[in-house]
Amino acid sequence: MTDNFAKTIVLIPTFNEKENIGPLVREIFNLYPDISVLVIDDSSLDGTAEEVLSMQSSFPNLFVIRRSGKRGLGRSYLDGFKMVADDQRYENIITMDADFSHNPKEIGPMLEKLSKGSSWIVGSRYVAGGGVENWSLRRKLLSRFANFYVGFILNTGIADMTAGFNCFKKSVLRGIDLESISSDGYAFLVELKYRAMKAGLHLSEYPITFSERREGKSKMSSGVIWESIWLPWKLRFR
Ligand SMILES: Nc1nc2c(ncn2[C@@H]2O[C@H](COP(=O)(O)OP(=O)(O)OP(=O)(O)O)[C@@H](O)[C@H]2O)c(=O)[nH]1
Ligand SMILES: [Mg+2]
Repeated sequence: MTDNFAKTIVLIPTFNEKENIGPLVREIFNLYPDISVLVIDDSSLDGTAEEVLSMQSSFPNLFVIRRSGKRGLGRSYLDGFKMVADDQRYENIITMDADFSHNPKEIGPMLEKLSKGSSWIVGSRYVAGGGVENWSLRRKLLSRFANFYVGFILNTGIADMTAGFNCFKKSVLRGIDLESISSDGYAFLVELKYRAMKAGLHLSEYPITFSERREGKSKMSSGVIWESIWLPWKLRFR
């Protein structure tokens, strides 16, 4: 099991998460000293990347990509995947948000489940045992509706297609044509899972409790919401 952590890298996309990223990185290394963490920062204006750089002397397995140009969650993840692809140290990838919505304590159990023969674990709010904490009714309804909507159109059998907390074998990325992924915002998380399923992969859901972001502001914009509305239709009729 310990061995498993050394073969695992946690990918965290950030945009203006200075207050969250320090405590989160410390908590992850506290729980799993052998794990690696890669922060993919999109030219944050608040010093998020500098905060990560300042911690590198304490944590040798802490890495950062500083992106410039057009911002996007999808592009950030793709850059992260590219960096990890040829690194022989890593067999497992975790994706998670920087704002403490995803509890690092769930990484261990998700990896454990992965090691028992699954190739993709979705940290799911919408299976028995999962849930959402401290979210406004508006956010709850929006998230529920988004998953209902995506499920209705794509019919994947996965209750939480929009989940950002994932744990998968790095090797599965080889079966997905990453270059052709079109979505850039939160829709990327749906498209990635859908592509993985189309590549013949079975995704399993693991119940997690999702919490409201701890510090900082939401990055949700009308642009990424529109993209999420079109994406399932695009995927279905491509
Ligand atoms: N690199 C990068 N990271 C991003 C971008 N947009 C959002 N993120 C990060 O992606 C994660 C999820 O974004 P959030 O803003 O928390 O989205 P959310 O959870 O739907 O919204 P909240 O309710 O505000 O938490 C966070 O770690 C963000 O910092 C982006 O354009 N580029
Ligand atoms: Mg969030």
